[in-house]
Amino acid sequence: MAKLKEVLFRKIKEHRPRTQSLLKNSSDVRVGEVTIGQVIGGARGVRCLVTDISYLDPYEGIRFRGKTIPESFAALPKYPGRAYPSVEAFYWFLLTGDPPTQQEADELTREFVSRRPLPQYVIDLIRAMPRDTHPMTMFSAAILAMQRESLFVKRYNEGLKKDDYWDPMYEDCTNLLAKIPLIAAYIYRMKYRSDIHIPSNNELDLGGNFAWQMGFPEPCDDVARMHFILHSDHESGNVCSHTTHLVASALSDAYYALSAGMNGLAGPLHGLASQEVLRWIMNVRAELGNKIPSEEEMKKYVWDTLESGQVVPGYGHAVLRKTDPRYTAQREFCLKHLPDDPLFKYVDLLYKVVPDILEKQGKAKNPWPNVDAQSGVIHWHYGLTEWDFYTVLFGIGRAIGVLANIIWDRALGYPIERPKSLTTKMLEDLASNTIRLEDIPAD
Ligand code: FAM
Repeated sequence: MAKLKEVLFRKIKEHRPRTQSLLKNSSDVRVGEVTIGQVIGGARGVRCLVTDISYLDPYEGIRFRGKTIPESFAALPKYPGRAYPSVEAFYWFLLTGDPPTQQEADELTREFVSRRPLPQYVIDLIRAMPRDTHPMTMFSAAILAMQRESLFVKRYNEGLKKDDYWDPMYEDCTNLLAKIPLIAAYIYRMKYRSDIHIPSNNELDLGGNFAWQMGFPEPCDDVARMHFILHSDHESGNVCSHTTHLVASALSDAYYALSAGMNGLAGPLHGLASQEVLRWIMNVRAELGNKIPSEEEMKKYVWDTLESGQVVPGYGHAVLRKTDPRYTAQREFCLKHLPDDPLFKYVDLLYKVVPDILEKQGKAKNPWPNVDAQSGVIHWHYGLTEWDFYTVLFGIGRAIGVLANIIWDRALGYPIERPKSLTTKMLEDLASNTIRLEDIPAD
């Protein structure tokens, strides 16, 4: 058994009694109550999911396995000679809760390399799609097409014990994670780089090889490592994480589940915001004559956006109530590596004016920037200017977290997800005290 799988299996065996004991002894303990506002309002704040891989505090932001972003970066071994850890080392950390040693990280990188090769039919499928298809559609379709490779399905059909479900799930998830950067790079080079492709460099880790196959020199390898890790996980309630978990809860395999999650990420209120931010800034730039606007000019543009009924992309969040630490981590990178970049100056200016305006408008619960407000500027600076592709970059990163989560879902035997619906009439009757909650059967 590979080292990561061995460590993971030990962790799974240690963890299982905790879940079993909660179910056996504390099933009826309440963790909250649900209001009509939450039922109609997208289940905001309803505590009904469990994950140990990350936790999102509204004021502090994300913690991966209990560690903040700076603590996570500090705890992991750096990719040799570079400033950031490898994605493989981070995957180990998310799966097991402990950082790997340098040697363990290196071994896992080699394991990932052996899982890289893409089936030819995936390339054929991507090529068969009209060239103007959105890269997220190609990405999601390619993931789904590989479903026939699922070891989980094969072993399940042979008759697999429930306790062993996690094992082929681990194989599927790790295979997928190793392959998706190659799929993404293929889509990118086909669509935007004259269909000229760069073979995989088996000496490099996932992030390094991705930058290599995309055709971007150093420090884009570190940009890729940083970007993928920052976007990896944001606990389980966001659309793509929840979707991946939900689909996997039906014992659909990792290919079905990840493809579904990516379709959720493709929405403008979610991952597509990274592309929307760049498009929006480019519009400001064009409208304001390609110069850095004054604060007053920028304020006017933001108000115009709001008054035309649009959202300011890259600002606001369903859970966060302060500046997203993923934004801060990328801002620090920009201040170090690209402080004079004209687009960064726009983003910097927006940070000065938007929160105040959103507060004055009084609608958004969180006026602060989220992860998407900053990421596109870094891509653009290093020459990745095709913003349609930005959500695919988000998707590769997010796959690390959602795949780690569904392995643990299987390890802990989480059941098929099935919340309960009510009718509008029932809500009206509850609101007017015509019926009592006890009159509605729970399930
Ligand atoms: N610009 C203008 N209005 C905004 C806004 C923004 N950035 N953020 C929220 N609002 C409005 C929102 O549309 C809603 O208006 P209505 O009452 O007219 O429907 C009101 O403020 C209350 O919304 P909320 O409770 O503060 O936010 P939600 O939890 O409903 O939605 C977001 C959260 C992220 C969808 C929302 O803030 C938004 O649309 N932001 C812009 C798009 C964006 O950046 N998305 C990326 C989020 C990111 F973290 C990710 O998932 N990648």
